Amino acid sequence: MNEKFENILVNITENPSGLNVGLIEINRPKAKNALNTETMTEIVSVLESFDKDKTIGSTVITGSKDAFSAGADIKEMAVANSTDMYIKDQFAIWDKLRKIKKPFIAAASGYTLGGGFELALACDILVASETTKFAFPEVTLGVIPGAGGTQRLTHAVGKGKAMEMILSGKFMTAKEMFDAGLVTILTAEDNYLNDSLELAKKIASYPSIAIQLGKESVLKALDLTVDEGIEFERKNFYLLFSTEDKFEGMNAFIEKRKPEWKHK
Ligand code: DAK
Repeated sequence: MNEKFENILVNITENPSGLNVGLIEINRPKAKNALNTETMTEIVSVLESFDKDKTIGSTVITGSKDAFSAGADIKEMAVANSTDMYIKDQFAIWDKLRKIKKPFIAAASGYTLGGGFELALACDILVASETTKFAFPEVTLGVIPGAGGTQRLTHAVGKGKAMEMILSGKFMTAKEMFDAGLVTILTAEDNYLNDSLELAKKIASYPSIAIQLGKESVLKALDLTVDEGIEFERKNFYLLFSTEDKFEGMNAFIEKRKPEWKHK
């Protein structure tokens, strides 16, 4: 990726066992990685380009050890009124996260607050270092989470804990969020990025279409009834039976050899 970005660093990690892994690092250290509009625009544009890149299977989004992100940029929002917010329509950028087909993992450490927490919640898997601090401090600013946080957190940890966090702004430790089921890998501060990349590589070592349809099916579980969700899953399951990788995977098993994925 040759493009230069103002607020993020972008790298591709080679993966000897499959497709490569994209790495997006939020890089606004002076603002604790606050997510201004340009930063979100850059993150989303890279995720969209990775979606189109046949050499990439999954992505890790990270910040720094002391801050994944301290939230949306308060200095940018401080002067805005409702009409400004409506006209700027910044949610259009956030909405695009839901359209990304390949999995992206949050590798969080330090402050993961407000919009930063919402970005982590919008990721498909959340890996956190032991020093991660999660909170929705929006109420201390006179607002509420506005980029999906009230919905995604409630789905992830249940009504009680979501209410406690959103209505009190209380900081939660990584261990508390691990126990609540939101963080799926809790790891030492020295390892969180590496562990995230290892997980991303594992995912990228499997047939990309199966991975994308698996992700799509899991996300549908949040929107559909169980009955509708099972119907949806079944269509994706049938669809995979016309991929070359399905025949390769099953034949390789029978022939006791390693499959060679074509990702088609
Ligand atoms: N925005 C802008 N600047 C921030 C920031 C933020 N969220 N967080 C920190 N900074 C800046 C500080 O202003 C300071 O800048 P200077 O004064 O040096 O110029 C610098 O980062 C270092 O911060 P501190 O000096 O405060 O550092 P400390 O270690 O003392 O404290 C802290 C770290 C993270 C506890 C503290 O900075 C803090 O409380 N930050 C604010 C946390 C917060 O309230 N976050 C929630 C923001 S509301 C939307 C999408 C999403 C959202 C809204 C709209 N749309 C699509 C429209 C989400 C809203 C939010 O996230």
